[in-house]
Amino acid sequence: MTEGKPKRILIDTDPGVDDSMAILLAFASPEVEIEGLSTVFGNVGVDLTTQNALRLVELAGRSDVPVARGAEKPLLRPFTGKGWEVHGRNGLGEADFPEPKGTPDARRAAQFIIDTIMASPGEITLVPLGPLTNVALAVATEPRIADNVREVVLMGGAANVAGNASPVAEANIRNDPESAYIVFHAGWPLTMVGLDVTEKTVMTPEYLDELRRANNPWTDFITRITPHYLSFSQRWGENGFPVHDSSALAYIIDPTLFETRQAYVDVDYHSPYHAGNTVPDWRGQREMEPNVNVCIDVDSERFLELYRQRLSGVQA
Ligand SMILES: [Ca+2]
Repeated sequence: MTEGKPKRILIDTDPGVDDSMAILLAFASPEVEIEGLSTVFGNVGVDLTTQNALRLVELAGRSDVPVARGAEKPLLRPFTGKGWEVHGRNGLGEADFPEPKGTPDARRAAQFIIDTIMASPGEITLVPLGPLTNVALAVATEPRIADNVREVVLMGGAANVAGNASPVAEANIRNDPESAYIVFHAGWPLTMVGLDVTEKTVMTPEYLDELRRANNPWTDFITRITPHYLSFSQRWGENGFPVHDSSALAYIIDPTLFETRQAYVDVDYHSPYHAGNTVPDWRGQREMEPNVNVCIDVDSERFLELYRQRLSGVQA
């Protein structure tokens, strides 16, 4: 797991409570090296997600990691997501933090994604954790990134389970179904880390208490941003929150945590009610080659222990 060179990753993100927790996991893990963050609207607007991304690199003591601001809205639709109800109006559980000192990269996210991938052919793993608008714009602008990326590992979609933003759609896909369609059909190696696995891993109040006791600046940050997020899940009768974005990072850090299955997966963007539905063709009825490696199961206990160890071990 820790042998070999770290994987070089570019995280496209809308922080976001679970994005923040995923980015901190990445910074705490020797298996990955973050090349940059690109930001997108999603949980909150892109002004806030960009500020939050800058806060995260500063918290991690890694202001050298560029942050590129991206799309303000979906390709074809108005932005109507209500992620702020889950993540708080500032995207960080309504906890107050000082203004970040850094400023975004001069390039917009799509160009930053293209430049980063094309500068290191076959090296960069792209990790989208939000709506796929930046990624769709990047691959439409420079289709050669599909052959030059190492792989794409995204948090999003729901193969065999219900949606969380609609009866069938997961929120990242639902927030820009047209972009998701482009990304799923771009012809690159794509792993979908969706609700099938992210909802199987739950952080309970007891787990968060244990994390809090590590008492380092990163776990202190998590302790401040999670109460609002936790109370949203508890309102729905859950004893904890599902671990969405960190699951994609966990797949990159240790794929043996997951069980996967290849399938042709299409994205519905036509339906007035079911846009954003990710539909796997398990029986091969459409006679298409598989385009997605779908995560269908996870060893949650081992994953939660990995997360706890990594964040508890921070000597910041
Ligand atoms: Ca996210």
